[in-house]
Amino acid sequence: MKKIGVLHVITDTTLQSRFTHAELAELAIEGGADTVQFRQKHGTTRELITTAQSMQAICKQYKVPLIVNDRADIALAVGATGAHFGQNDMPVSIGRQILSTKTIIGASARTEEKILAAISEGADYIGFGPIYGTTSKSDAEAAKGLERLRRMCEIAACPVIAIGGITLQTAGEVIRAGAHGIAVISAVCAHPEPTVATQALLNEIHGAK
Ligand code: TZP
Ligand code: MG
Repeated sequence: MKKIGVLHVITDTTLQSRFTHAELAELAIEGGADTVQFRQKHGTTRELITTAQSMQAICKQYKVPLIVNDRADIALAVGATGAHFGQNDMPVSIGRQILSTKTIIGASARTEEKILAAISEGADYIGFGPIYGTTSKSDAEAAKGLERLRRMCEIAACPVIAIGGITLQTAGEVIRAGAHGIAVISAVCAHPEPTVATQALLNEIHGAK
C-alpha cells in the first residue's frame, strides 16, 4: 500500500488572494503538511501547467507529494506524485491506465457502492465528505456527518481522507471516527497564518491517533 499523508492542504486562490498556490504550498509544508493538493477550477491548461510546475518545484524540494485535482494530464505533465478524481472526472480505471503504477490516485466517493468501485478500479485512497457544512465547494452536497464517515471508514480497504468544513475544533473527532487523515481548504488557506494553522491541525491529528 502506498504511503498516504494525514494532512492534505488543498491550495486555493479564490478564497484568498494574499498568497499564490505555490506560496500556500510552501507555507503549508513549513507547518508540516505531508500532502499538498493543487485544485483550481478555472484557467487555461497552459496556466494550470505553469502553476502546477511552480508547486511541484516546491514539493519536490521538500519531498512532499503533490496531488493534482481533476487533471491526469497535468499531474503527468509536471511529474506530480498523484491525481485526485471526483465522480464527474476521469474514471479511476482510466487514470490507472494513463498514470504510472507508482502514482497515487485518490477518488471522491460518497456511497458504499462508489467507494468499493473506486477501490476495485485502483484508488489508493478515498476522499469522503463533506463531513460538515462548507462554502469552499460550490456544488457540495449536504453534510454527511461523523456516523456516515465512521461507516465508510469501516468498509473501505484503503485510507479514507475526510474533507469538508473541518477545522481545528473538529479535526480530532474526525480522526477518532476512523479517518486516516483530513483534507482542508479554508482552515489553512483562509487563516491569517497558514503555517501556524497547519501546525495546529497536525497536532490535533497526531493527538487523536
Ligand atoms: N470536496 C468536498 S468538500 C470540499 C471539497 C473540495 C471543500 C473543502 O473545503 P473546506 O474549506 O475545508 O471546507
Ligand atoms: Mg473533480
